[in-house]
Amino acid sequence: MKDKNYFLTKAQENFPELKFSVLAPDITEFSGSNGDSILLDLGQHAVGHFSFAFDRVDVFVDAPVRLVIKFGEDMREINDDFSEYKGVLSKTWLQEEIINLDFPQKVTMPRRYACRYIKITVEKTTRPIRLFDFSFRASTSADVSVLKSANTADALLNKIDCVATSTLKECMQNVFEDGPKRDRRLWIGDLRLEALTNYYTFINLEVVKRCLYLFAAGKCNESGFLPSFVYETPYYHSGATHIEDYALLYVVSVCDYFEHTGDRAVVDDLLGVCKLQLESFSATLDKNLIATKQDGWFAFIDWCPGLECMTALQGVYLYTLERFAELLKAIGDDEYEKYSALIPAVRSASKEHLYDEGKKVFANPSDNGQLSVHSQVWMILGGVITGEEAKRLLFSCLDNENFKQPVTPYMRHYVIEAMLKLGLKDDAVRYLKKFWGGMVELGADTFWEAFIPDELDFSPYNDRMINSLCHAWSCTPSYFIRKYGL
Ligand code: RAM
Repeated sequence: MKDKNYFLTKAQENFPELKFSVLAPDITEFSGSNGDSILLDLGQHAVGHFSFAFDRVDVFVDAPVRLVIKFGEDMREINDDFSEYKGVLSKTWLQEEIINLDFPQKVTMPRRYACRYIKITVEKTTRPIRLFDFSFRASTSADVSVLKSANTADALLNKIDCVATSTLKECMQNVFEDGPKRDRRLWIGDLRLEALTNYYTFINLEVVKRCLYLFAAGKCNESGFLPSFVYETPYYHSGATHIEDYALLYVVSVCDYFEHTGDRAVVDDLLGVCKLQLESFSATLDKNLIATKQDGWFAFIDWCPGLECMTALQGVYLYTLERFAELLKAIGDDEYEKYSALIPAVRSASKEHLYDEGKKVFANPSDNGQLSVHSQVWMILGGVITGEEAKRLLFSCLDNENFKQPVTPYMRHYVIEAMLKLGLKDDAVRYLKKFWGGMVELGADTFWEAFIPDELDFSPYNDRMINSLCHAWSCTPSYFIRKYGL
């Protein structure tokens, strides 16, 4: 296997060029005094740097001026009182600054923000002040000039496609970020879905390649699993979390990349890392070929509270094995037979040990008997259950309150994949419209990290304020609409 420095060098060689545009908000000038505020609207979600100028209105300002500047991805965020935040993630992700200006000047704020709205409040001044020359320098590595419109006659799908491509564009910076407001880093699960959508929209192959190499340079844990996320600013740092489903989906991302590019050199570089992920996973199987629980945070699947993940994780393994075997066949790798022989064996073991024949559902002791859409969907995607039996199973669990339901667009992506695998195109469209259309109806400019239609305050982090409202893994409607001609 190549070493870390080799992978980092390759990542550097594929550094995407950022494209900049300057946005002017709807208001050009404001005069005010203590307690006054102004709300600027950029007219669209943007990621970048904000600047403005400040001067006196008439009388010389003889003391520093204190401004509070708040950036919101939507208006709810602008109206939130951040001092009431009680979430589990650091409140420093909330985009609010207090700045003190000693004298009239042009101010370019040093930090990058993700927002549509900017609220400036004059907290303290001794004399009235004037703020003007508002400007926002936005960045993305997506080239909007290559984006074709989705060929759909359906107005709602068209709107969903526009919001989805904006979501991807905003998350596409030097890497595929998960969310430009938070966590602003490269996660495998997000990368996979962003890359998929990118193949049908902005077709920026450099950024995909770069992200694949950045993970290959990561520090695997003692079991051999890749880090689930990496940082590259201010310097490369390999994340300390090693989620197994993400490690497997890295392999799938390499398979997707090869499918869309035929780029053999990259696959040759990354093949060893991919094999290590599958070998590491198979080392966690028990004698019946069923995945076992590991220590710490070893599986993700979805942010659904209380979700038991083992059956779904087994499905991710099968899904990966199938894709990887196809890749090995395509490149004539010696180990094709070894991996492909595992597929029927693991599938029948999964049916035997994880399926409840009486209840006709995947519910088993490894998940404490819990019923979830997640288990059923991943068993379908893993090919453990097929055809009419699979369709019946899927219909029986969706919208059924006895089953845990997905809470993120990430998991809902895989529900739609399962529907399309079973040829259920109309149901896929209905499901897509219900969840992504639901966000559009609520005025989303970009798609959110988590969304439960009748629980708008839901947050995986115990406070909605910290949720990312432009989240990478929510961009896949454009993939579905464009690939399947929905
Ligand atoms: C969150 C991020 C990211 C996701 C992980 C599992 O912290 O938002 O999108 O991949 O969780």
